[in-house]
Amino acid sequence: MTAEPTSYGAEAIQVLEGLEAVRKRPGMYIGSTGPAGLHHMVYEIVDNSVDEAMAGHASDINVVLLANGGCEVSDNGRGIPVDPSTQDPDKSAAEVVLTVLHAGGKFGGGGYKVSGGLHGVGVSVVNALSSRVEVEIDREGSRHAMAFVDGGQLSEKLHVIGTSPVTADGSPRTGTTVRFWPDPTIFDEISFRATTLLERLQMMAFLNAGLRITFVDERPGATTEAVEYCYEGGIRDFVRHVNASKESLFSDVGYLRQAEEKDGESMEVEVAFQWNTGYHSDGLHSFANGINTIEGGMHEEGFKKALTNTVNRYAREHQLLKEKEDNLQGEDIREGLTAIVSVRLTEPQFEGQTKAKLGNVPMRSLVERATNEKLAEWLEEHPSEAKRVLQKALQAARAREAARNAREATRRKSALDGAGLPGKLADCSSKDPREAELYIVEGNSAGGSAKDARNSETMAILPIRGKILNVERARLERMLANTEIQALISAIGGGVGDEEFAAEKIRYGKVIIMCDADVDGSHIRTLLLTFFFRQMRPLVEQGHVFIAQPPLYSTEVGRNKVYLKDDAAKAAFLAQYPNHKNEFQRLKGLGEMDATELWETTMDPTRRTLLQVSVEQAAIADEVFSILMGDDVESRKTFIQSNAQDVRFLDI
Ligand code: 0RA
Repeated sequence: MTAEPTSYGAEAIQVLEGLEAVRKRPGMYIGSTGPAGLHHMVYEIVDNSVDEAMAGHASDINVVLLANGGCEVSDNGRGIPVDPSTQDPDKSAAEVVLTVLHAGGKFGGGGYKVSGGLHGVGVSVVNALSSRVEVEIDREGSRHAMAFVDGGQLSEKLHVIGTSPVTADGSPRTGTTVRFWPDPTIFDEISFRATTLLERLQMMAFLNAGLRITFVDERPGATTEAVEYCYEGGIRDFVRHVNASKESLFSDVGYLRQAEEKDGESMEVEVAFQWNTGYHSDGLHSFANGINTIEGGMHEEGFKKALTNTVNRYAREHQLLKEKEDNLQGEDIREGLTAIVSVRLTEPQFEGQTKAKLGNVPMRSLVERATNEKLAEWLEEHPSEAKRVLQKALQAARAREAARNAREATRRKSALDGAGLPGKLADCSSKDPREAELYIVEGNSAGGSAKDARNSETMAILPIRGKILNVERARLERMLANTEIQALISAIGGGVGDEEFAAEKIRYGKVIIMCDADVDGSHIRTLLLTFFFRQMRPLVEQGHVFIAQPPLYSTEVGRNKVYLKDDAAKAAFLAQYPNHKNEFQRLKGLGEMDATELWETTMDPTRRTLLQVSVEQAAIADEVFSILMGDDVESRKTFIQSNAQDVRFLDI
């Protein structure tokens, strides 16, 4: 943050529109009147303070959720100008800023060099959508105050209420405090969620190195503790933070920065990066003027292109790629990469579905040039890190190749051997996916019982080997080479992978996972859900995946075996047979039941209960899978230890 002395007063403020329009169509200005829009109000105010910080004039921003439902944002910037407005000498500039749309000084030039605020709508929009707004400004030695009610109606004209306190260096304090109470007639709900705000505030602190942001929740019953975010390392600390739960490939966080000025417009790019040992390729996060550009855009394109080029060039120059070997692909290089690309520019153009894609073309070449040049330098200066990055990317390329071969093998096999169905599959006679069901059964013996028990017209059985997870740390792609998984793919029949999977081709409308209620069963269930989540997501999204619920307990009444579904059933049973001998036994596995019992307790459509798997549940399984299979040995241990007791509910 470098100070940028500009003469800037009331004259730079342009009048564009009144506040009425905002109240009529709030969604146009803040996106929605739901929770997202409500929180946007806070961001809008905070963004103004951050702008002040980015221009080098503020170091501290404090956010308080007030006990009476309001939100207070204060900063130690220059203070909103208090002199008479040039447009209307009867009004202070501050009043204009609060009541005229787009009067923040960000528009019409001469104001900030760069500015944030996704919609850049400014404080006036917040005023329009609040039942009350109070502003206090320390400027020119005096503390000024003004207030508005009912969506921007002036209730207290700007007036001096005292002298500003003196700061450590002896000069009077400057700064702005805005307090607002969202209008309950506009918003569906007006209570703020602390964690939502914290996420954003922390992000702002990461993106603005050295900026101190504090947060206090003063509402009665608040559980969130006061926090202070301040990162001297900026986006380098951001990368460290993201990688904290992962095992990084090396301890250094790479960093590069380049700025450029052209035709009075300034552009700046900053990149921080570090690889971890994980297998995801989605660790690239980009920002433009502090806004998370989740749809990417020119800055991301430039970075990806330069990253791929530079790493390939390095690999060739250092003979890590042989002459006849193919180049590494971008996704190979990005596997395990955590990178933050943050750019600032005078007039950002936001495009795309959610206006979260940066459209400024010159940004692509700036980021590309900066990355090409400085990443190459970084690789040369960090040979041991570079070597690890290359090893990882080469491994990823080999895995990608292996997965492709495996997919092709599966496809060829399906094309060649008749219907292409796996030998282990006991298919059903119905070919109508609306009634056909596939039971994926853990273990051959349970598979046998299930085959005997089933209704062969509508129920297909695919036994799956118990220990498929005991491959070394499973790279997901490697699963594709697993014969059990290949059998599963051919049985389901819709193909595999993001591009190929077609839900309309699936052979069964219900895919039912039937596993033991023990650790192995739970592992297999997690693995299968992860697999479906990552490789056949529409199957989950469209509600085709289910979990069978074999009973948890068995006991005997006289000569009859009784199965009890869960703890509630056990309690009900005990209530009915109070004198029953205390031998309520946990079932060890599906294999303990014979075909009739399996049918009656778990498979009979008129009696069974199936759990339908939602995308959220599958996503959780995916996360659990990452912990179980990932490299963070500590989390894995803790997780297994703390969940070993009730494994049945471990992952869903
Ligand atoms: C217009 C012009 C100037 C500063 C601001 C607005 C300003 C707005 C907000 C909103 C929250 N905090 C803020 N801090 C400053 C420039 C003033 C100058 O030239 O001294």
